[in-house]
Amino acid sequence: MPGTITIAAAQMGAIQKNDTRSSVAQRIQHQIEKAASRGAQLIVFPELCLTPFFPRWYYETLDEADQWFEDQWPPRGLEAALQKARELNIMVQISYAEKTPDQHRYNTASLIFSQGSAIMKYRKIHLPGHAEYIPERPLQHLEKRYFEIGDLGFPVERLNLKNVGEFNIGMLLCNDRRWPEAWRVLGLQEVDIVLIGYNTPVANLDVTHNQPPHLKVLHSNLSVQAGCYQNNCFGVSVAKAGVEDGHAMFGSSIIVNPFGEIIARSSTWNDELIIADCDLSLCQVNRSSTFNFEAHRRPEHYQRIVEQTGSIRPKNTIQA
Ligand code: CDT
Repeated sequence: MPGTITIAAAQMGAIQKNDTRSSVAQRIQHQIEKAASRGAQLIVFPELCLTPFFPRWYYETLDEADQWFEDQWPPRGLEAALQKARELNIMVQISYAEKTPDQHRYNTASLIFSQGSAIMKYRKIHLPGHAEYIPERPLQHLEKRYFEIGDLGFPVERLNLKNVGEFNIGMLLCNDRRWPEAWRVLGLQEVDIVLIGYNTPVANLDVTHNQPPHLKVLHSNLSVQAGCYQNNCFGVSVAKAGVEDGHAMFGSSIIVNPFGEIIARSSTWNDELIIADCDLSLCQVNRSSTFNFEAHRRPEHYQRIVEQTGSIRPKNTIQA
């Protein structure tokens, strides 16, 4: 049975268009050092943590957006921060726009282990928004323009960490957290910890209905709390927060336990570290009772989940 791992969620305040890479790298290194000094063995940064959330800007060609993509490992300017993490023996998850040598573009998260040079990678699957400029929208969300759908599935790796033992780890990125299918694919691999970086605007992207801002936080938390409870895992849900280029992102980073309880939460829109001791033995409690998948799941009745994408209403109407 694994023991307790101390995890830091490194919420980041805004990154502006003119901020230099070295200033962002310094912020990241500062949080790594602070987390390690507080005993964290893993630190998690938000989605697109090296750049502004550029999919809100329209570029005619993909080449023009390339200024926001990383085409080398480690990403430009991060060498010192990652070297410091190795010295301090802390695992780091960073997320960034990735351009591969064969010219594919992904919204990617990488987990860098503290021993050796291995990394684990996830490429975002649920890309929200649209591919073309939509003039009626007050705020564009062009992830479908700049990124391809991730090609790695939802991987889970089994890690062995000194003083903690063996546990299973997986990743989601932002909009993925709203999809129970993504969580369940991780849960079916007995994931113990799910790392989630996000950038979520306060503004309404749907111009047909005005949702009050408090609902944005509710829906984010609801998704992560339900995902953790129903899949017997911890969730580390980390925001890019604050006002970037005039657009506010709601922040509200949280760490959630396998009972769906929030055990740490941010309180600012700035760079802010939240830390929790995560007792991984708690993942076994419901895994061997309410959510014992082997005993209780009924996949023979779940065909629609994989055979159908959109919803289909019943064919006949009954006069009631
Ligand atoms: N980055 C990201 O995935 N943000 C989305 C905004 C959704 S609205 C198109 C989110 O789900 O938070």
